[in-house]
Amino acid sequence: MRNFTNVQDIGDLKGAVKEALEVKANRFAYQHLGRNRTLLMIFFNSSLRTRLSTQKAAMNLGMNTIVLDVNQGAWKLETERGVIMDGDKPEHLLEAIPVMGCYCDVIGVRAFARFENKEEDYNETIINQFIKYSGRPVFSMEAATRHPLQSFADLITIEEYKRCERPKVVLSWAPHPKSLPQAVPNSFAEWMNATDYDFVITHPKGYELAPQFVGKAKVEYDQRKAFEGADFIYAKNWSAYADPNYGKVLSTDRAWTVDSEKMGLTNNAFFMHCLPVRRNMIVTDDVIESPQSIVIPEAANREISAQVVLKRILESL
Ligand code: AN0
Ligand code: CP
Repeated sequence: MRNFTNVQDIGDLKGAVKEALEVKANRFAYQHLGRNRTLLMIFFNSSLRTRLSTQKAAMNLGMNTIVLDVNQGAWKLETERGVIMDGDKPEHLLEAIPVMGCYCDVIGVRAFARFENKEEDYNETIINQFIKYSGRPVFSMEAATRHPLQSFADLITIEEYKRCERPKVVLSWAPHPKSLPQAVPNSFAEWMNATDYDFVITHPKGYELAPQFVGKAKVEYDQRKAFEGADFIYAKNWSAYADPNYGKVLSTDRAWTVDSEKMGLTNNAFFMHCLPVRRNMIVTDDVIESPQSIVIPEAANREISAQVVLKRILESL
């Protein structure tokens, strides 16, 4: 594998989960792969899990890591080509990217949707420039439209916890005060659609995701109906995708908060969320603290998804 930005890059999902479980059982077995190899992690946005789990995965593989927070201590980067750079940004991404490539063997990039221009976001302009100009394999640590390391960890977690062959998995929108990207729900939908699970998406009107991500999923506007018989509830907020409201918060209706009464409609479902989560907006304290909440094992699997991806990239060098 050269680059990792979406579900196609990982190939056969059954094989990928099998490899993940092998890595999880024996995570220091591949230390030779990363010897004298350097991972550079570039963050345009904040992170707790991605930063720690990816660095840990690289260490498990014997790699060295360098972490750069672009907004803390680096030169402010211009990203538009053709701009007269007489403003507050001293460096252009078009020099910065190949320079970064000089100091490492693999690059991870976190660059969220900026909500300035929908086309730029959905064309993945930032991460695609890293792929084009760095000369290195590049993997997404959440880009504008997808968060594949999260979705891979989610899939591993569902495979570990499922009690039947084809579980009912429900992606539920939930309220949040700020405008959040569609990357996590897009990506989760993309990965779930690549399985044979019974996959349902529920959200208020106006929060429809892009059709290429909804795919064959069932969309149910009645959250309570969607929850009936569910084996997994995957909660997440996202901002509107459809024009003219792209990137806007249309509702903060706490009637959509996941609470124990709604969880009671499910088939004793497990509760999942990628974290960070706002308690009593997205989910009540009692649900996230309940035995059915698997948010911590889900986060733990971020180390495993990152390690499989890095392992495959290192194997291809
Ligand atoms: C980000 C998002 O929703 O994309 C990162 C989630 C992993 N969340 C926030 O910014 C709160
Ligand atoms: N789930 C996730 O990617 O978390 P961070 O934003 O903390 O990395």
